Amino acid sequence: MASQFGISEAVMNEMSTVLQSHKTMDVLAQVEGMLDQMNSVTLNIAVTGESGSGKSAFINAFRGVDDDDPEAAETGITTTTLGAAAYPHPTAQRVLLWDLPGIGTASFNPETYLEDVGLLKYDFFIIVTADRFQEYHYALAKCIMQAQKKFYFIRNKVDRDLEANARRRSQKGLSDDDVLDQIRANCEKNLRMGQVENARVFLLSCFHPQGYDFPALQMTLLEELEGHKQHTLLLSLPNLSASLILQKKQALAGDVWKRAVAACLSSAVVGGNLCTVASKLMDTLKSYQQAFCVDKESLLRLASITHISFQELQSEVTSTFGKQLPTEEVEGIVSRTDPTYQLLVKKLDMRFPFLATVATGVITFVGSYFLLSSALNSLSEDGERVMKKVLHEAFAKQNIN
Ligand SMILES: Nc1nc2c(ncn2[C@@H]2O[C@H](COP(=O)(O)OP(=O)(O)OP(=O)(O)O)[C@@H](O)[C@H]2O)c(=O)[nH]1
Ligand SMILES: [Mg+2]
Repeated sequence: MASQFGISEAVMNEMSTVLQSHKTMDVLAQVEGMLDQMNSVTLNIAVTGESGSGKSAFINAFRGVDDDDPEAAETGITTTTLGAAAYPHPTAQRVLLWDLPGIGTASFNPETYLEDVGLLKYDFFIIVTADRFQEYHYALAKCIMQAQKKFYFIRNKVDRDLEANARRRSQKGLSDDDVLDQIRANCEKNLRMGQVENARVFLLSCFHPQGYDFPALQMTLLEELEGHKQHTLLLSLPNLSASLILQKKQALAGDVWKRAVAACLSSAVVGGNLCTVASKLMDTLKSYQQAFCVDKESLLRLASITHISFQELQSEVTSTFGKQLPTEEVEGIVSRTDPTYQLLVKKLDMRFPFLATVATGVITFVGSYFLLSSALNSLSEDGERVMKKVLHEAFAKQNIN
């Protein structure tokens, strides 16, 4: 990570491997190729389980979309999902959640189900239940394992269990934590009896997508994916913990120099000026806002699932980069010849003379690099403030109920 006015040696070394060629087109193609590789990965997540368990509600909660949103998977008390349907993440369109037909219904054929839904195309499976695990859950898990795919069990609707317990509390005296522990132990015992090895169970309520095991589920999924798929999922996840936000920031920081080089060179290729560099950088800023869930659309979606007003959420986004920046302001930041940059500019001039020959030059590269690095810092802080606000309100509500 860059210090305030430096670029680390590791980043410099990485840059040297790409900036060896002296042809602008070659370098640009190489950098854009690296960025495209990252952005062209598709993640297919299968969501299955018995009808009515909350598969569609889970898909909406996982994407941070309200059940009534036009982009939502349809939920309801009658069987609603009859064929496999893909729901792209609203800001990360390559993360696809597949709402599969319910299992255990009259039309369900355990022999052919996984083949019918195209088992091999999915990266992993989420198996949702709102009740006890049954034979068909075990059979499904074993087939998935045989195909060497991963699966995760979700025990949904724990809010119902807690509510039922609250009504009986005076007689049984169980705390919420006791109830959740009991459910977890019961699920694990069931799965052992069904001889499903190494199964992970997450206790959730799709009506409370900030709580219970949602953060743990996010972290487990991330740990078990690799490379570009991990990166793709990471950037799409709703902010549920400070460590997730930090991971996002670190993942994006690794690409800052590529984005800065791409902005400067693509402008040079078209004979552009600062304005074309700025417009390219603004696209990157927009994608950072989306990754930290502080762009207008993400905040509107969050407002509708949390019932906190959009204005209240937006007031937590205090950085300049969280606002709609005018092009001129970006141009101004990029072209600023801050005296503190001079040493670095000289160093880069010597180390990468090629950059200095490009129309927009080293100063623009340095300006772009620092603009994007500062934006990452500020937007991650904005994201954290919004998250804290949401968690604080959710906690306050729980205590009232
Ligand atoms: N209390 C509670 N209800 C939930 C939860 N998740 C889903 N529901 C409700 O359960 C019902 C079924 O949810 P769906 O998401 O439609 O279930 P599904 O598994 O997609 O059902 P099919 O499409 O019919 O296979 C709906 O009325 C949801 O609102 C939850 O966590 N808690
Ligand atoms: Mg459904």
